[in-house]
Amino acid sequence: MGAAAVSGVEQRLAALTSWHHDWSGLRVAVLGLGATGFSVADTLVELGAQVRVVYGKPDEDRERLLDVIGSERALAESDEAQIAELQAFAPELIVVSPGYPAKHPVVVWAQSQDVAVWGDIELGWRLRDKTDRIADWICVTGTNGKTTTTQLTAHMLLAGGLRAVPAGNIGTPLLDVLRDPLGYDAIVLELSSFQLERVYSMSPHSSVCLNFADDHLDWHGGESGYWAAKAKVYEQTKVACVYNRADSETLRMVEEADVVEGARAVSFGLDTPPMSGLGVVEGILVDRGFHDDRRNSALELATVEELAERGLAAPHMVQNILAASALARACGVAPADIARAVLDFVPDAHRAQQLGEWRGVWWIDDSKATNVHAANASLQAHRSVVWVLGGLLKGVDISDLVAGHASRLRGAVVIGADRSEVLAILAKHAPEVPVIEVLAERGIEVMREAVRAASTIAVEGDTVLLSPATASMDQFENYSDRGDAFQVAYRELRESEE
Ligand code: UMA
Repeated sequence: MGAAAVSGVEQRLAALTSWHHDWSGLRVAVLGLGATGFSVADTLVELGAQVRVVYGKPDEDRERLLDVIGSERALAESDEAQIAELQAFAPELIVVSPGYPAKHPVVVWAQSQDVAVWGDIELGWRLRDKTDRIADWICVTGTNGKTTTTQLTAHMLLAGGLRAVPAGNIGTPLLDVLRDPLGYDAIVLELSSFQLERVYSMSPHSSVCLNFADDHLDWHGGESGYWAAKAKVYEQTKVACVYNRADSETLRMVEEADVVEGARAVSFGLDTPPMSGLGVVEGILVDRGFHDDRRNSALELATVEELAERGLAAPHMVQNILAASALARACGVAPADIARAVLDFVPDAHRAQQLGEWRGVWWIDDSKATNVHAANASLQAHRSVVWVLGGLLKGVDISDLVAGHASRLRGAVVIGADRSEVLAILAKHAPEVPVIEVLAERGIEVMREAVRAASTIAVEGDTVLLSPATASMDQFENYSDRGDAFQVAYRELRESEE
């Protein structure tokens, strides 16, 4: 491609900032045929672009649908074959699915070419004006609590009478939501660092990074890349940058962001809020961030007691509720509507889900805790714990987590295909704690053995907590399969002994 042609394409892409612009004939390669890849292809074909999806894993249903809508496709199992397919297609734009890490050989190759590389969120930002009603974007990222906070925020906005929808990493691709014929007042967008990495022109109404801790280090090639990706959530925010008072990294991200003039920094935390903050005063969640008379008083949102009655009073859950409240207040939702939304909110399965109390012991499924930070948050919420942990460590060191909670451990039950590292860390940092190793290799058998083991250690007043701090794919399909197995095994054991 000559220099003149390149700059012509660049100019065209720079000007493509609306659904109503002319996308026809644009040669776009889409990398990956999962939920995202399909939504991108479907959208761009509708806009008249020439689309070819290049992907590494067969998917019969989506392949058939691509044929129906008129998208080209190329299954290429090796990286070399994917690169060859891209080269042959000579795209003017490549849209990459979030599952492709920045250091993936195909992405590295794409970046080395004179061709633009976007993610679906960048494309979505440019296409946000399909309907007359153009939604405000409320963006949520962080290491943990993203999904719950996204759901809660959408729930609060709905309670406030806005037509709102959750989208993004939560499971519904952004482009599917953007193509809704009625349009929305607000899209609450859960963004993973993978998605943020390839966003350039987004300008959210309000944004939050809930917390920042080591996770996905292998994906971004080190902490600074991960930090920079998360920090992008605040770029060009228009109304409120919400941050966590207990996590100085999130404040630093706000301080370093280029925001739209007039955007405010609003904090949340479990302590008494400063002005421009949300927090907790004598057991009451309060807003001093958006309240007109915030110098002198605070608005009540809910009480910790009300939350406790609904199993929502663990510290990390209260933080999520405060963060969501801040976002909802930024959108003008009244405190009474927020209170109503909080009280009828039901969190998802496998997120600190209480299974019940049996012989004076609480059983909790927190299988969603796939990293150290999440496990740390849920361990903190209990005094005496039989901890079920282990799985794929993803290169993260759990020594500090074990050392930090050794004193609250009644015992530990270790699962995972490769248990040796976890067992060694427990022996070193919690030598007094009794440990049982689960030998079963896969699926429900792992949890049957783990649940039996936990029940032999737990005594009245304890909590048996599945909070593995690891990914699950070594022994289960995913975290929800792992949690389901735990729940089934718990019920089986209970029934067999009652
Ligand atoms: N592929 C390859 N090789 C690779 C990677 C991907 O060939 O090395 C291709 C395959 O065709 C595969 C497809 O890409 O079938 C999958 O693409 P993907 O991994 O990007 O998955 P999607 O189905 O598009 O789902 C993605 C998010 N997945 C990831 O980021 C891994 C979903 O988040 C998200 O809900 C969806 O887009 C809609 O926005 C899931 C997730 O696990 C829930 N997120 C991670 C997390 O929360 O920890 C970040």
